[in-house]
Amino acid sequence: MKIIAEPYPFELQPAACALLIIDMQRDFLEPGGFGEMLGNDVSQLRRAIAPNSRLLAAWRRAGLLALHTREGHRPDLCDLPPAKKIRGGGKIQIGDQGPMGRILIRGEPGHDIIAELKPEPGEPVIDKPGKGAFFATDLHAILQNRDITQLIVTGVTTEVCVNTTVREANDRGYDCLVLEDCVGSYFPEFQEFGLKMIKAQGGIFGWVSHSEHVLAALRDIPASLINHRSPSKSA
Ligand code: TIU
Repeated sequence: MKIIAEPYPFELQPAACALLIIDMQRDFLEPGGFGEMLGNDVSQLRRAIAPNSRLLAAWRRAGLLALHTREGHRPDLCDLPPAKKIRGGGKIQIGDQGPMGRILIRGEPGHDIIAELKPEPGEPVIDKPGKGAFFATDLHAILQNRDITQLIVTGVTTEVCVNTTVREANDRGYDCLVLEDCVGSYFPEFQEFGLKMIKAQGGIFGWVSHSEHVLAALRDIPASLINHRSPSKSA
């Protein structure tokens, strides 16, 4: 089924497509979190919550595979590159005590996914130490085991973890569709150019569309096309 997209329609194959929601974590999105503490305007990211929530609900209803990622590190910081730890030059670093527990540390409240997009049992959660979701994770293996070749990528931030993940996915042979209303950047100009960089040059990294077009397509999916090996079906 064709999804209206730029630079040209995206041919959605539901059984071979996964929804990959990037880093919708409390510390990036919630007022009072680490992101806001650094001076960022979290409302720029929060606009993506409602569209993601609608999309995830429809995706689940269709029985398709959804995965979630979280950026973060082990409590002992052994997976944190020293260069990443000191980057920014500020007083507060990854692993330090922040407003919602230790910053970007697995298991801390701020590291968790926001309540609106809480993963359901059976939906893989990928804990990633880098910006890209493929680096030092088992994401590629999980997708290959389910014969996934297409990704709908949403989440935050558009120019950092979403773009890095789309580029990693593209090099691994996946077709990526990014939904402009379901991704967010603290910086409006990076939101615009982060999307332009994906769809430029004939879709150099993938396609860009809007969630309304995917929701319309999901309403039309015949039951026979649905991936019956998705966790919600097999668990
Ligand atoms: N998830 C993600 O994008 N991590 C970041 O650090 N993003 C910033 O924009 N800083």
